[in-house]
Amino acid sequence: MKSPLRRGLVGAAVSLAATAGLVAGTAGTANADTLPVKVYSVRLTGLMVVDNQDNNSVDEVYIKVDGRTVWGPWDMHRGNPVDLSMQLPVYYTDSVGTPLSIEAFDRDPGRDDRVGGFVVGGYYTPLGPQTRVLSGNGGVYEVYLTVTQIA
Ligand SMILES: [Ca+2]
Ligand SMILES: [Ca+2]
Repeated sequence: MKSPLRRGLVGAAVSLAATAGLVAGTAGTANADTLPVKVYSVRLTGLMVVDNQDNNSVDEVYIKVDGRTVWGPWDMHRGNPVDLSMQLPVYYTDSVGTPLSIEAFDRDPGRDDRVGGFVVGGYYTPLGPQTRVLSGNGGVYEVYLTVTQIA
């Protein structure tokens, strides 16, 4: 179970372990490749349909985080952004574990259409408010998020 709280706790544990490793490293064999573990908070602040995936001008949009549906499906016309900042929890990821995976889909009666996805994490993770453009299966969505380094 990958709850946001658990991710946060795992991140903190990884950070502590890395610190202990650095201290041990100083006493023993020097390891110049050891980088401090960075921990990030990720807040999804919004989503906008730039171009509908469906031909009827309404997409039934839903969002998955790490493979689990966390929002939607919600009827969305293009050009009308939805504010997600108060609807979703803050997620956590770090520079050493598996990056946080965020995907957006259009729900259909048959098979759903995946418009796109991206990952957040790793050592060179961009910080601050940002926009990711997802494009696939004929749809274009923009996802807005804010990434903050917390450790
Ligand atoms: Ca569709
Ligand atoms: Ca649909």
